[in-house]
Amino acid sequence: MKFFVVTLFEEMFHAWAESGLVGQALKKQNFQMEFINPRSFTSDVHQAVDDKVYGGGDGMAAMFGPWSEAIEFAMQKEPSAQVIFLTPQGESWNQKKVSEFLQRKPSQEMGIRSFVFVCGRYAGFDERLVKAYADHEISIGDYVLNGGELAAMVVMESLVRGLPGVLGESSSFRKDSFGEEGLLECPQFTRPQSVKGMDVPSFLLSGHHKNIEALSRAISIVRTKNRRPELLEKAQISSKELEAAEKLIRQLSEEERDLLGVNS
Ligand code: 6GU
Repeated sequence: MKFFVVTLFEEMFHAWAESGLVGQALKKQNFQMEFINPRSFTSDVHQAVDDKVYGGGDGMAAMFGPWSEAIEFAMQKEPSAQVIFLTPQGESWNQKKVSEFLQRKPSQEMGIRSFVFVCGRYAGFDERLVKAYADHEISIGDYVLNGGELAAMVVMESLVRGLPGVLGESSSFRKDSFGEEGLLECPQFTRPQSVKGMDVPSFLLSGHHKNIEALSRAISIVRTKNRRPELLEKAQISSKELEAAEKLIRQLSEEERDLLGVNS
């Protein structure tokens, strides 16, 4: 997978790209990244990449010329690339979209799966940039950021996690919260067994893997019901399954249920 990133602030990406799993994946060439700065496609002395908007609004918007040339520069290198504009007006990003984007096959005639992330600044883009180039407009949530860079990193990181060879255990991508099942994860614990009066729930110490699995899933279901009821609706958990989960959870002590977030 290759990411072209059209941005005025390449430096924002450096620490992220060098750290943790993303850093490892980049080193192992599970994905590649190339930055393109619209500023290098300007010819005026001020190197302007934005301009006042028509109609007298008070913001500045990304101007067509240098941004279109930056996008076209990427598309010349990888004509099959999908162009993604990061904007608060876009469709909201979620794990289902991550899977869709990972499955999207490159067009037959061209090489690796590639995306061009266009990170706007200012009050937005000249709309004709969007019209001319965007395959997708994506937002990462209902709040406003100063630019698309953080959103691009969020989207790229969620995609990189799903690439083959990036996560250690092959199943951990699908099992994550919002993975295939759309449930929140069961809480986890490490040593010590007891800390600040809180004990690791005893079923986790039992060694009965069937039982651990069944209870963990029951906890996932009830936790999702308590914290994110709208996710449980989508997760296709039958009322019978929910009842069974609630019954299983009654085996736990009051303290354990409290710690696990499954007290209603
Ligand atoms: Cl993609 N861009 C900006 N500027 N703000 C956002 C966003 C994107 N998603 C949520 N807020």
